[in-house]
Amino acid sequence: SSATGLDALVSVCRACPRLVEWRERVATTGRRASFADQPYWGRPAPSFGDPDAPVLVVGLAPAANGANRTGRMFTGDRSGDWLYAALFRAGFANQPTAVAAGDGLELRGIRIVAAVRCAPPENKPSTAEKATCSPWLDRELAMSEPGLRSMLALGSIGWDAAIAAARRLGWSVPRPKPRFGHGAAAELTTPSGRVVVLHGSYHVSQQNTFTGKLTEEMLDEVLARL
Ligand code: DU
Ligand code: SF4
Repeated sequence: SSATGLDALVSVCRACPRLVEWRERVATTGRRASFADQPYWGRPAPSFGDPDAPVLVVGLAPAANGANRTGRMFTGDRSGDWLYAALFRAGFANQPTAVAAGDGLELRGIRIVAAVRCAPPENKPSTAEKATCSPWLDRELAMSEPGLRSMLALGSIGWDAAIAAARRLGWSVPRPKPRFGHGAAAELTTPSGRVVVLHGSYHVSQQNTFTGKLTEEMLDEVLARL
């Protein structure tokens, strides 16, 4: 499928020098002690899930010891534990856990993409890095558009990336620009007249889930709207 082709292309991208250096350093000399005996992916994380999905989840970027280790979006870190458990409860995943490629996890009706594909230091991509990675997101949206119904942005970076990609693709976006928030929603209209609803959720990072800023109920409630 074209999804497979896109995944292959992105997985060898080296366009951001700082992120290439970081992703490879973490993967070699910088591994977390508990994973020191494991091979790390150390490359851009391709999208994961159903290539014909009517729903896209737009995340921020791979975690250094998560997707940068396992090579699969949100797999092998606390954010992913939270997200996949919720996707399972909502019926989008066949199992609640994500450990590594080959664990049997499959998504139905949903595909996970990201604003930036390489792990950034401190989970903070620069403005230039976000811009450099944006064509990959554009291609995901363009590829998904024929059957797309909704998107879920995890955090404001995912929200801004989704809106910017939609604008570049000529989709109409309300003005003033819709503001991110948990439970926010905006209607985007594609050139073929398809309405795609962009939903916002606080990111599933530990910073939000440990503090109770994002609860399971809050995430379940947004997933139910997709
Ligand atoms: O081999 P494949 O059908 O292209 O699937 C590759 C990979 O994508 C597999 O590990 C599961 C995932 N996937 C999915 O989660 N949901 C789908 O509908 C199709 C594939
Ligand atoms: Fe390429 Fe995106 Fe990784 Fe930059 S962040 S190197 S554009 S895949």
